[in-house]
Amino acid sequence: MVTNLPAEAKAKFAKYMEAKTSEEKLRALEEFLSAVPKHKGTENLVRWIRRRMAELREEIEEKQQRKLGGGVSFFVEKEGAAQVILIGYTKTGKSTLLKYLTGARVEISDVPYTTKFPAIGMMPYKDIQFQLVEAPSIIPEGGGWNTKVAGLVKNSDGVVLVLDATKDIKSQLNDIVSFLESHGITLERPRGYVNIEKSHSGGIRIVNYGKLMCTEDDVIKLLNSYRIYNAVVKIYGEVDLDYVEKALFERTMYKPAMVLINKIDLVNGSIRKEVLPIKLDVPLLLVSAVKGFNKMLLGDALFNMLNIIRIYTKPPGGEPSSKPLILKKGSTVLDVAKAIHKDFIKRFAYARVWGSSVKYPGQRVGLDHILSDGDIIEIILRK
Ligand SMILES: Nc1nc2c(ncn2[C@@H]2O[C@H](COP(=O)(O)OP(=O)(O)OP(=O)(O)O)[C@@H](O)[C@H]2O)c(=O)[nH]1
Ligand SMILES: [Mg+2]
Repeated sequence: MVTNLPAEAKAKFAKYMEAKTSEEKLRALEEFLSAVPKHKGTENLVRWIRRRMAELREEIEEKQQRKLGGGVSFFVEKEGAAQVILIGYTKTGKSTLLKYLTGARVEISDVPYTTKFPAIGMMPYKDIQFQLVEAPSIIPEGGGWNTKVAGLVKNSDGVVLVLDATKDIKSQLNDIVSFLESHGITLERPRGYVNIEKSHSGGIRIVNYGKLMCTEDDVIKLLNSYRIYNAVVKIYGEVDLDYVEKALFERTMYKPAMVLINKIDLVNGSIRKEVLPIKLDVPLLLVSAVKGFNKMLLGDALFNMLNIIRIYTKPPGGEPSSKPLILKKGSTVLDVAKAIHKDFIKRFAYARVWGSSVKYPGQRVGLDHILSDGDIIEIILRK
């Protein structure tokens, strides 16, 4: 349902979008909130405003702490094919898992909250590596610490929810999911997705990669009513006008996820998958970080959840590279060309591909050919 905000509220929202600093944004949101009529149609919007205001307050507080020399960021530079965060409550075995999977030297202990900063390791899988990052455990009482944990997840390519088999699995899972949701992170792949980037000129441009369930004119009218006259609007999946309006407010971020139930050695296999109360539609593995388990199985699950493919480039007449390029599933020859060098697109003549995306080895393809995992590609340039 579209919120049907009065013009006054929309004008206030336009102010929020123009605000630069966290302080300005917070003030603008306060004004916006007081101008939004409270009814069923605006419930989600009001919830979003409150959440965003809480986030801004935490940002402001963190900035002040940093000025005073306190407060450390949990930011971790990406390495390898993808960055995956291990998240969970204390003593679920995250450090033990990290050590088992990557050999990282981390402190494992029965003392709660032993890991105080992100711990990092590289997990080999086939001819690539995943960067695993153990997040400091989530604290049930909440606070700024948890915000930093959520920040780690936001910056990552995916998350592994580490649960303790000896404790209540359902509540651990629900609590982590709602913790992430309260920070604007969803673990379920959305049906559709809209990205709005404001620009300075060019009017409203709609780039449709999916299916728009209203007219482009409806979208333009809606954005204009929020005083947005120049923007690029990208549509993915199935999107209606409601989604477009939501995209203006909510910055919900989708992160691929899987669940690891650890310490399975302590419950004598008494957890049966079919009785697991898992509503979340994500892969799940039962493991023991102490007894060990099939690392390949976890690697496969991570690779699938991340929705990535490995592409091997080769120079004409040469050998394929031993290190693959990592691209999103559905990537095309154009994406490979862009990843190699920006001149490659301008000078592109054709490409030859070996692998499961083509009918015969060395088939000639164009820029919009969709590649598959394991493909070898040779790009031929115009002289
Ligand atoms: N039996 C058994 N014990 C485990 C397993 N995994 C971890 N543990 C034990 O659980 C305790 C906590 O393990 P850690 O790996 O330090 O837990 P963590 O999640 O990193 O916890 P913090 O970083 O301290 O919040 C340690 O005593 C581990 O030996 C497992 O699969 N089975
Ligand atoms: Mg730990």
